[in-house]
Order: sequence, then C-alpha cells, then structure tokens
Amino acid sequence: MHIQQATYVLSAPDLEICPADERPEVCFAGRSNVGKSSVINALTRRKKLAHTSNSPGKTRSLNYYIIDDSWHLVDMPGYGYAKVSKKEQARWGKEMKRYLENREQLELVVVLLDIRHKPSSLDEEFIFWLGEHRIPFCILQNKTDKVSKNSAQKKYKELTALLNSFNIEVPVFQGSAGQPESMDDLLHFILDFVDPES
Ligand SMILES: Nc1nc2c(ncn2[C@@H]2O[C@H](COP(=O)(O)OP(=O)(O)O)[C@@H](O)[C@H]2O)c(=O)[nH]1
Ligand SMILES: [Mg+2]
Repeated sequence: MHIQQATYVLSAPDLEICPADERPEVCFAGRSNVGKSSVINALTRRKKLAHTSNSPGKTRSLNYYIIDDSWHLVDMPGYGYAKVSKKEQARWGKEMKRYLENREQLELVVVLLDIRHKPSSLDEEFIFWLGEHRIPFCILQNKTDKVSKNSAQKKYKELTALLNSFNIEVPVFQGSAGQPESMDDLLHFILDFVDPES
C-alpha cells in the first residue's frame, strides 16, 4: 500500500475556500516547526511536495494536496509561533477550530508531537479540545531519529499516561521523516480511514 500520486491543489486562507468536492480528507496539525511538511513529504515519498523550512510560522493557510485522485491531505498552519502576534494567533486558532468542527469531509486529524519534548500546554489544550469535540485523531511522535530506542519507549509510555489522564484513547505512532518506512503503520492507518475497502 503506497501513495502513487500526490499533487498540490490550493492554499485555503479560510474554510470557504476549501475544495467543494466530497473527497475525504486527513489533516496534519501541530505546533509550527514540529515537522508537518516533512512528514507529508515522507508519506508521499516526495522531496518537495510540502514546503519545509527552518523558519517556522510561514504556513498561514490550509494547504491542500490531492492523493491518488481519491482523497485530500491537508497541511495545517502550525500553532504557537512566538513571532506571530497574539491577536493573529487567536484569529488563526478560531479559524482552525471552525474548520475542524465544521468540515464534513474531514475524516482524521494527525497530531504531531516532537518526541524529544514534553507536550506543551498548547499541545495539551489542542489534544483535549479534539477529544472533547469527538474529532477522530491519532498522534505521531516524530523525529525519533533524535532519540534512542529506550527513550522512545519511555516517551510512548509517558504520552499514553497523559492521554489516559484526559480519558482519551487514540493510536500513537512513532517515526522519522528521514526514514519513510518508519511511518508505514501510520500510512496504513490513514489509508484505512480514507478508503476502508483498500
Ligand atoms: N532530525 C529530524 N528533523 C526533522 C524531522 N522532520 C522534520 N525535521 C526538521 O524540522 C524542521 C521543521 O520541519 P517542517 O517540516 O518544516 O515543520 P512544519 O513547520 O511543522 O511544517 C526542519 O528543519 C526539518 O528538517 C525528523 O524526522 N527528524
Ligand atoms: Mg510546514
């Protein structure tokens, strides 16, 4: 099970500009610079499909990609970028929540967490909010190339304990963008969501 075709479609600054067709979609969320664009490139085996950068906070729109003509993959603007004003961040937060709550095509949110760091209060709030609103999601602890196997196991346990304390039960994956095959489980999980028959 691999992705054959992946093409950029459009950049939507708000919900009204998202594609009108009924293809299911999966969006990638997390704080800015966590590695969303890199994961998208890894899953689609493209080097430059999604724009990756060392200067975070640049993606201010929902970037849409069409996958194998059958579903949309969405790169969400990252939250928590310090150089964006509080007012602008609040505006974006509202717009993104409006998207997540109302977008009927949305089948799954993939939340990225950098495995090296404890989830920030923004991460925790976001995860709790998704749970509260019953939005289907899973978590990817990424950048596993930066930690030992032991440490990765420990971080997995810490995260599942945190999720338990929120009464949230969702799949937790681990992987690193430099090793696309490390994300095969995540890819299969996603493909099951967008096309249960495949
Ligand atoms: N070591 C390592 N670095 C990564 C990984 N994924 C992303 N990065 C780096 O993290 C930075 C931010 O990545 P990017 O994909 O642009 O993050 P985004 O802002 O969430 O889209 C870039 O410098 C990437 O090269 C990974 O799996 N391992
Ligand atoms: Mg990005």
